[in-house]
Amino acid sequence: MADSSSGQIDHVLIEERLFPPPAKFTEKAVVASKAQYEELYAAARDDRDGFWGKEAQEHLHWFEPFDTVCQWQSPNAKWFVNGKTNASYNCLDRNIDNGLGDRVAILWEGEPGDTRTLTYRELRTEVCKCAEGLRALGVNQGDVVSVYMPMTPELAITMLACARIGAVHSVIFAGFSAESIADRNNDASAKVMVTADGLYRRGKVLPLKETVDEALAKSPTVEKCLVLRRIGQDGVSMTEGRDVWWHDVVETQIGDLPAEPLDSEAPLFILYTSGSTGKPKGILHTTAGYNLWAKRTFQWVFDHQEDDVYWCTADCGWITGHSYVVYGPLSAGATCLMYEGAPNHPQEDRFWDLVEKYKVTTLYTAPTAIRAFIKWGDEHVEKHDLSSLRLLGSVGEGINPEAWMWYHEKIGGKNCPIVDTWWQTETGGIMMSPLPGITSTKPGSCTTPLPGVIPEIVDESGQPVEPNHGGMLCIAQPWPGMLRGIWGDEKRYAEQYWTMVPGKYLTGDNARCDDDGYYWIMGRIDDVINVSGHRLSTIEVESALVSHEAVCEAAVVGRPDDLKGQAIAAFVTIRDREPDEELKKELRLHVRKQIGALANPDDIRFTASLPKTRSGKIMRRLLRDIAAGHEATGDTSTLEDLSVLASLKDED
Ligand code: 6R9
Repeated sequence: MADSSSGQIDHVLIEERLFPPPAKFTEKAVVASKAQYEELYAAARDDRDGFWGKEAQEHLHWFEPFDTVCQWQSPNAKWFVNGKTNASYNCLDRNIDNGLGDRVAILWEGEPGDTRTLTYRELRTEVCKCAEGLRALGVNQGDVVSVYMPMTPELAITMLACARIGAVHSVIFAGFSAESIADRNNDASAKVMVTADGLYRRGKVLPLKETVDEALAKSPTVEKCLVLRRIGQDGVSMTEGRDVWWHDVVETQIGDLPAEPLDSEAPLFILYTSGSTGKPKGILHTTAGYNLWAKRTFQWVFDHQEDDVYWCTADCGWITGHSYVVYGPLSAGATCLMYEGAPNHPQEDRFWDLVEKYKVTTLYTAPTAIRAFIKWGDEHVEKHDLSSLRLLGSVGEGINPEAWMWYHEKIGGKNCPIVDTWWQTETGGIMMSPLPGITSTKPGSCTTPLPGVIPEIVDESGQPVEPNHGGMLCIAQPWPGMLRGIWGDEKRYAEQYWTMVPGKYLTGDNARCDDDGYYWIMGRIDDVINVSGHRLSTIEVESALVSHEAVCEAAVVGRPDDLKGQAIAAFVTIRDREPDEELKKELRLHVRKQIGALANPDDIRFTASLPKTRSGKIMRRLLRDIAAGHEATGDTSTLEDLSVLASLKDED
């Protein structure tokens, strides 16, 4: 084992299973041979500007051509300089011009079961009406529009309407508190807010407008509030002079507003994400580079084919919803399913019911959801015909090999490639992922970088680590989809991402690269623990635990220990077993067998659920506090409910 002073991280869990792509898949694939990938990769690396210049010309519409492909002065990048384009045009008009006007763009299902279908032409009309409505409310190019809405078509319509007129959307996940909304409104100086009277969640109604009213009392910059009637309940309070109904202001418009030619670097959106300090950061993405990245990564990774029915289950409140519900698939002319509600309403089989009903071919979801499905039981899956599926995707966290295997077998029927996509809000789109027609996958690895992505793994002094050792993951070259800054905080942008390893983008994740050139994400930099001089990544210990049949989910953190430096504390949720000493012994033995004695958990605590951020990531920081504060007590069989803590301590 490497000694910890080298700054490298030991890798302990060996995963040797290898899954080649099905031959039938490769035949028709967008990237159909290794040689083709290697050619693309080499071209993007060796002639960055030549490569992306050609890509941008071919795959975006230009009102005016750009004159320079990339202007890079670390940490500031400009792409497609002086060009004029429009993301809404690229998502709608360009497809209609190419004869796809009657193709279905959005297949939508509400939680109560109501449905809507919008073709590309119909979607454009709706987007234009919304854009006209926003203009009527005084929204101009460069103004920020906050969006706090359920997953209805109007959410995507509002985003595209902003893009059409050059307004900057700031989507706030419709689960955040009034306080969080106000913080974001104030940070961005939002001028207009778009919301709905309420949303359906597990059969109940959440009164969104009430929350917004509370937020607006503390948001002095917001002048107008546009309200969609989704629930239709009486008694929604509308403030005279500020609040207007969607059906009065949007539906009454003509719906033919041409897309505004916008500078390539015109801000497209801000999306707030939590940082290492308390204050959320407004990650800024601009028009052309982001649009191109979302589109091309969508086509490559999801192998987009004309007759696909593609479903990304993410909410538009997250980056995954921005890039892979809206901008990527719509730019590519895809038919997208959009679902409003919870995966377990009315029953735990809702997702599989939707896959069967809409004959979904491509499903993109998160490990946290997959682990929930495993916990709910296979019978919910087995009731449904999932044979339409041909490709599965995962995003948001590392997928534990055992969850990967379940996804592969139970959902994919053993013949769908799985794309484990690694990326971040900041990267704009997927950075590392298998290409489903050519990459043999290893469960738990996001495999190889996409064209234009030059990863580097370095130790604390910025020196590259040897293969098979973990270190900090950086990206060595700018790419079109990269963030352009933190809204209103240039200093924090430079410090956080570009200073520790000068001139390189610091992702904040640890990773290792194996002998085959496959990357394994080892969690956030602060997830690393140091046990008796071995720096271990917590995800490997978690994966070992999850591979035990009684374990559904596991979260591993370090807690201070006089002897070892740090001791390993594991929080686990279980199924079909009693949470007793016997099981703890078994789990310890299991980890020893899978990894070795050095990863043997010192504490094992059973819990009814794990605290998670609203986007489904386990809150290890919170668990670290708990692990440090409460030593394992004599009474070890109690099941704690940590979800309560998660709701007390939100990510922002
Ligand atoms: C897209 C998204 C980014 C962080 C990222 C990493 C984790 C995302 C992952 C993954 C392992 C994957 N992450 N995908 N870790 N394997 N396939 O999730 O963006 O919400 O900004 O989170 O999520 O730690 O740094 P965001």
